[in-house]
Amino acid sequence: MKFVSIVMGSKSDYEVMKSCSQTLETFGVKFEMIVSSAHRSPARTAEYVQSAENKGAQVFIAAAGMAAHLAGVLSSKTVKPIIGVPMSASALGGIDALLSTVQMPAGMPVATVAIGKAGAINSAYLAMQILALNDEELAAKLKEDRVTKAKNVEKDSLEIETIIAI
Ligand code: RP5
Repeated sequence: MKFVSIVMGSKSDYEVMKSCSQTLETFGVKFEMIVSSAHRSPARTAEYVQSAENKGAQVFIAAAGMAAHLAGVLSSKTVKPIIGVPMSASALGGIDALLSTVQMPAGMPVATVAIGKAGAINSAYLAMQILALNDEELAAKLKEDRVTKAKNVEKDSLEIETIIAI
């Protein structure tokens, strides 16, 4: 079974990362979501990557805050695409996690998205775009979503124009 794997460094990341799983659910994409830390449970993290791959994980999404090494560690264990989501979990507002996640050495990529909720949602979209390379039905759903988004912008504009006219 093909699915997206979402790994969070802590349960405290869930409040933001539920936007990721909810986005996948909206499109009917299967996913598995677990907590495993690069620092606090390194053995569990390494074992999980292998077992998830064996079960059919196609893309990994890794969310972590502070000195965020989770996405990089996943990248060291698999050649499946890794998407990193920096969490805002410290006084530095996520800049710490952003730099820790994005600054990977050459040959060990992590596709890093924005800090926080927008990044969580975009990680789901990016994972789906990867899956859609081999899934025409999902590709069609993603195209339809773009059409809806464009229509919503027009609708929003009309509402504002009306308010201004009043
Ligand atoms: C990171 O440290 C986690 O991903 C989380 O964003 C942050 C804080 O974790 P907790 O102390 O809330 O468990 O490893």
